[in-house]
Amino acid sequence: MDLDAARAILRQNDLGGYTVPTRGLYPFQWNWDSAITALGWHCFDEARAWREARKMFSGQWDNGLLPHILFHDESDSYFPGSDIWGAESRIPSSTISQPPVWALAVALMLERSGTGASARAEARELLPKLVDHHRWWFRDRDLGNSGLVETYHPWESGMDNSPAWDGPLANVPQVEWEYQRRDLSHVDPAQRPSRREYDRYLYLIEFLKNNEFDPHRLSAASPYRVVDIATVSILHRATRELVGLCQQFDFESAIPELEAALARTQEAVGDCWSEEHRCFLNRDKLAGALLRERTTATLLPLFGLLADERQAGQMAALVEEWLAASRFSLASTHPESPRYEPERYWRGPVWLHINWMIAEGLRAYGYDGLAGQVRAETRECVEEAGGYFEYYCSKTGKGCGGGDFSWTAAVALFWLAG
Ligand code: 9WN
Repeated sequence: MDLDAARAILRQNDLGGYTVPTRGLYPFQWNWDSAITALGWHCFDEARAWREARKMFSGQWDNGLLPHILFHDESDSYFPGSDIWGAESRIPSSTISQPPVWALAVALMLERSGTGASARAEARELLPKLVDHHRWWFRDRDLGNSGLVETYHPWESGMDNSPAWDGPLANVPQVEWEYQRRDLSHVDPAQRPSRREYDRYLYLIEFLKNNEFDPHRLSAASPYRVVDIATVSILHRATRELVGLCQQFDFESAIPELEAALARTQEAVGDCWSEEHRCFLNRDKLAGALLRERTTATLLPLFGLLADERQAGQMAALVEEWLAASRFSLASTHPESPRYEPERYWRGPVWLHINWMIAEGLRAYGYDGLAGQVRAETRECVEEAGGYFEYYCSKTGKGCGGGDFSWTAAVALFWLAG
């Protein structure tokens, strides 16, 4: 693995304080990409890593929402741009969020900074913003205090065309107007979501705008309401880290509500467990039913530390089978699923940051050997493809989607390298 090349990718994708996921295809700052990428920066330029965080939080809305895209500069290589989203924010942005990795990233950066006084100052400065970010999730994405936050757009999960969303998305009307996708001019259409899905993604963007992003209106009328178990898990893990940060920086006033939210989630997550599937499943809130597709999201409660020991044991056995089911691993959809497509985006390819989270989860439950295997297989993808791609075909190891990809290079630096 060429780590100089990984560092060069971050430098090349640096647009001055924020790192684009890849040039052309994604020319703005994406929320969870940026958090993962900051961890990569932190391996060789700590100051730059904190700058990434500051830039992201400069686009936070007053109500705490941390948008999934910040459109810092104009670019016509991406669709839909800020005009379609219709937000009136300080920095042009989308109107949904993405899996909340930031508190965890900040905690890790702080831990890895050693003595660094400036790291402490940076973390202290970010802390109230992180708390607001989590408050937004618990308040605006869980109006009924159920303990399981919901998503109002497949893009909010970051796993855009996961086959788990097929059912819920089928109930969303399609947008009526004509549009031109830009992604297809950068990437082979066989690796991207379908037209059918885009029609619905755009309908939902309009729906959010027409309802003025008001959580009460969204929860009452949205045609798409999904509990994404990955987001629930990442939020849970990150909230635990956030409580630790609050303790370190004398921000005690926020702790009781964060702990209450943790307790609610721990209590509620059992409803997503499926003995038959041996993992936790996503949930369609409108249909009131579990979504029976095994995707890598359904393994992330390990990362969230939400499974009990018995459940973790079953999930570890499932991971072993999952690893054996495709040549390159972990396939984002279980290869035995009829909906598995090894090259198409979130329907089967391998994503490095998800593998990192699953391996971390396995390690936390004491499955070190299996965690090591996930790591070794992840490394194999990079070596087989000879570069840092957006994702990798789980059948051939071929690099897919965008090339010179920031979060992939970052994961190589902070996880695969050592
Ligand atoms: C929409 C940037 C983002 C990732 C997502 C991934 C993809 C965008 C798109 O790219 O989504 O947000 O246009 O396809 O699915 O996880 O954050 O890398």
